[in-house]
Amino acid sequence: MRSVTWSLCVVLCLCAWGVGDCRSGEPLLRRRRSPDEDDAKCSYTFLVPQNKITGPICASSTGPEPDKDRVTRMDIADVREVLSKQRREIEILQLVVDVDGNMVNEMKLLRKESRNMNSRVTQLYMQLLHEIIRKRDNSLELAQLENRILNVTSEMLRLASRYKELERRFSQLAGVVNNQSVLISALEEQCLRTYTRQELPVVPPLVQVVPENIPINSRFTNEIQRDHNRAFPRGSRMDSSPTGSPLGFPPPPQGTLSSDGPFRDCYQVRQAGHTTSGMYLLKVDGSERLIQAWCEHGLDNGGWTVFQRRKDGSVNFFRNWENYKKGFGNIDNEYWLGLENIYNLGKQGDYRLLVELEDWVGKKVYAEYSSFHLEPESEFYRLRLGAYQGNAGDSMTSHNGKQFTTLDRDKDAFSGNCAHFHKGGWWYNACGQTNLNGVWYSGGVYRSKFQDGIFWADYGGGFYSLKTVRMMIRPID
Ligand SMILES: [Ca+2]
Repeated sequence: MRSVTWSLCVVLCLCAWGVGDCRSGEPLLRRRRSPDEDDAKCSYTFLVPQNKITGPICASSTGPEPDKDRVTRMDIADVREVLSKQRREIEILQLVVDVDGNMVNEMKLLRKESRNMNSRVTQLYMQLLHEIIRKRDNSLELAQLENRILNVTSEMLRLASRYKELERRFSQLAGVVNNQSVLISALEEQCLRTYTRQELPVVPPLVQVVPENIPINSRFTNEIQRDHNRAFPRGSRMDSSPTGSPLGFPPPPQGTLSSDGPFRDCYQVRQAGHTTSGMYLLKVDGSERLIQAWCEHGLDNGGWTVFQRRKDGSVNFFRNWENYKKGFGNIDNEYWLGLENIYNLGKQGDYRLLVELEDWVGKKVYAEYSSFHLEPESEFYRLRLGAYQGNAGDSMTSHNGKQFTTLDRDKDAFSGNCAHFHKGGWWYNACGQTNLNGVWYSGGVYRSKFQDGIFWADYGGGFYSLKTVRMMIRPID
């Protein structure tokens, strides 16, 4: 009975200690932790229901047993150790969290960069698409251009073949026109013979009316003009009065004649350093006579002595022998240097001849002869020409070897006087393929009973009067 009482006292004491729920009358049991449990870093307390005391309670006679559940210093040390361990772990965790935070930031940056990259890639992709489209457009454009070029080429070929066809037809028509002209002349003559019952004077045959080969860019004006005030009409008076100048020419305007000289020819003028075309004083070898001549330095390196020029019809070229021998006209305009002067020039050495022709649309062509000189007056200034080259056609070779004919001195091969029909002075044959000293007609194509215009049969035909003509010589290089 005493031991029961002691046990109760112990329970009460424990209650007073405040551990456990004494009010429920159940003793608090603290479980001792094992070292393993410490390593597991976990501590806990649990209550075990006390068996109801039903039997006798025995009490020790040696006094109360030490309280195993009592918190000792060791426990506190353990707890502290655990706490510090946990703190370290927390610190480690904190570090981990910090590192993780940095990683998160880095991830954010990477994501942002990735977004930027994505947008850049998208932009580049768009650019690429744009470029592809542009290139496709370009290739389309190129294909269109190629097509157009092909079309134009085929059109050009078509036009070229059409042009050839037209040339062929033109040749045929030119032949027809020539034949008809001859026929018309014959019929006119026959009519006149029939109705007048008189013998008509023989007229020279017409030269080619239309050249069978058209010079490039040569065109014919449809205008048929005849400037009677400027070009001297057929049958105009023979101006036999020589010019007043002792040189056979009117005095030149002030300041237009070079103070240098005299020179043997314009080539020497050019060699003396003169580069300006104009009037110069010449004195040919073996002659004391001074002559004025126009030197052309703006053509083919210069040095050309111009002995004939037509440009506006201001000078009458239908003149007598004496005039053609001495020369006439104005040096800076239309003029003829004179057969004697041309003969003397040609005597000095080997010269070549250049004939420059200009039509009424401003196209210039030329005929060049590899050599040129005249025989003396006793031979009536017979013409001696070399080989032809040029783009005007060779209308002068048929005059080679012919003597000079004027109205008052007939040396041509025709039964009549060619100067009479052609209204000039020339090395007529019977009568000829060219008439550069003929009547200056304005406008190109002219109408006249005889072919008396300034024509070059191979360039424009016999009824096309050229606008400007120049004949010039220069020593052979
Ligand atoms: Ca004759």
